[in-house]
Amino acid sequence: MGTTTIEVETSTNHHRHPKLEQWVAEMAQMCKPDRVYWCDGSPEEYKSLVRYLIMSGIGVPLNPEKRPNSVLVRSDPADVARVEDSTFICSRTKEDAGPTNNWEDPTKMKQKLAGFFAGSMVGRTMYVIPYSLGPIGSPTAKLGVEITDSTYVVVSMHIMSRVGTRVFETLGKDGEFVRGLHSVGDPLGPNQADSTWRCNSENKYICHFPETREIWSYGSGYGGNALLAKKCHALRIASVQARDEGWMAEHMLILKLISPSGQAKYMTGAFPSACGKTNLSMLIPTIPGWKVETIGDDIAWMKFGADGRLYAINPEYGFFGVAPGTSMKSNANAMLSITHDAIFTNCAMTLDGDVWWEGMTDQKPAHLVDWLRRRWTPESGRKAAHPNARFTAHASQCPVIAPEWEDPKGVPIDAILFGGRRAGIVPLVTEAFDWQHGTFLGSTVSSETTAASIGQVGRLRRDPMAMLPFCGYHMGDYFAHWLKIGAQSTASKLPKVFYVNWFRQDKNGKFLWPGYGENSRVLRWIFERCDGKVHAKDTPIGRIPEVANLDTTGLDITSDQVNELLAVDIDGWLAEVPSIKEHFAQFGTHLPEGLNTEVKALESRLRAAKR
Ligand code: O2Y
Ligand code: MN
Repeated sequence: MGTTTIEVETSTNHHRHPKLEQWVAEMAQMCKPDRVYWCDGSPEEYKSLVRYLIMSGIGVPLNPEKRPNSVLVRSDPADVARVEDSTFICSRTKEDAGPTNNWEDPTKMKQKLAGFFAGSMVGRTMYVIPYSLGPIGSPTAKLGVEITDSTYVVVSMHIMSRVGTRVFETLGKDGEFVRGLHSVGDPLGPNQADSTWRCNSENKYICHFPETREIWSYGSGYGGNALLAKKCHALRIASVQARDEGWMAEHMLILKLISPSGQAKYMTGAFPSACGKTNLSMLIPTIPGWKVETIGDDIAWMKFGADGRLYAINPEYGFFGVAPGTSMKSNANAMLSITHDAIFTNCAMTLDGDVWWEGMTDQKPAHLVDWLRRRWTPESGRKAAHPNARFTAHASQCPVIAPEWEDPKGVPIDAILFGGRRAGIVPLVTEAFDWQHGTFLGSTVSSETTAASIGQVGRLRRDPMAMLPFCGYHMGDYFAHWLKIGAQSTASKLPKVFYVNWFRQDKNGKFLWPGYGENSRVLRWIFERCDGKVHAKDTPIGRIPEVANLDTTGLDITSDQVNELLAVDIDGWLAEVPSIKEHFAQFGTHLPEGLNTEVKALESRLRAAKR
């Protein structure tokens, strides 16, 4: 099998692109699949591949009366999440990758991986997936081709990016595209059944070659490791493309906030994992007359328009959201997006053929089949769904998707939000003085990794712009790129920058802010600041709302609590300065002077306030 002739199924006009043809032939020569299949992206192709997953036993069809056209896939327990330790930026020099990325020499890594990829697809089909990140034809969109031996990856890519023959048409004879090679690293022997999730439990490598715009991913079939259009291309490679071409590839949601009078503003938001990015992008405001519509929940690409404003597109086509914790209470719009035509991964299954996960319902079901296919009851003493269980669904299925979410020119951004999970010090909302100060706020984004308890704060992880695992080059140069972008327009045209913290606690460890839909009150203040309608107080750390301007009507919150939420703790911030300096020190000479200026200015404003 897979040794002499390779069967090639063709349904497209990709032959017009000799470099693409040659690359696919070379990869097939190395990986030795039984056949090569060029994907056309059609609904028929999706249906027949989902049918294959079901017939082979990899997927389970869900009860069509509960969840039509949906499937549950359970992975190998050794393959359940992105693997940051095995993720490499193989730039020409280690310095180009910077201190926050794993690095290996590109030639050495290619040699090593060629050994792994050799014969890795024996017994399998090699799928060639043409995809567009962003609406095809958008000036901001980018094209890519992923080669994979995982059927699950193909169907997931159908949902997560725009897959189809139109990509080949757009590529023409010699169009540029990002080359992604992926194998689960588990060839099939003669008569070996392809009946469960396959991966390589010993070797996993997620490697990026930024100079040649290539991705080689081996050994994992899961999420960000395997759907190469998502984190690998849309963030790591795209951040390099953006640096070289003068735009921004960011780990940000995009939302549209509409006022009672029908005026709309667009906001992007960067938050580290577990801070509720998907929830915020689909939020249902609690304040009368206000509405949120979704443009994207994870990635934003921003480019200047002719008017000097930054326009954002969502390069993705769907949501790959974390299931546990998602409920009609926490995110009704996500729940409604996945009522049909969805893929579920590592969720538990109810006895009537639906999915379930922790936090989905107040009451736990009496009996389940857990994500490891074992019988489960609430007394089992373990989780029924894996904590990183996922749902995958087209963005178009979201009830509040904005009508313009696919506008090729993007939407003009009024505000950029940064945020993290901090029990103390960081106010509910702070507005940056200007773009450079906003870049400084973004570069210091921090989140507590463990829950804070009384008198003790969780461990702090700095995650600049929420890009720590996703920046494809030196983070110090990335900060410099942000400053360069700011220098290309004027303050009145650039988005205003804000830092939010929904997680501030009182001294008894109780959250001061209710969060969820009530966050619309903060979004409203941001909206009104963008219009110049409300005043803000200058403080040493930035501009803070006047208590009277934060709409708390109908909220069960005292004015002491609001004061505490907005308080600037000068001593706390002075203690934070050395941690910021230490964080910056790792970037050495790559740290742009503008950020040094900002940390010094912060310190001197804090010292002046203490006098
Ligand atoms: O574990 C994975 O592969 C998923 S990670 C992910 C998925 C969707 C959106 N964001 C993320 C992330 O890690 O930021
Ligand atoms: Mn993400």
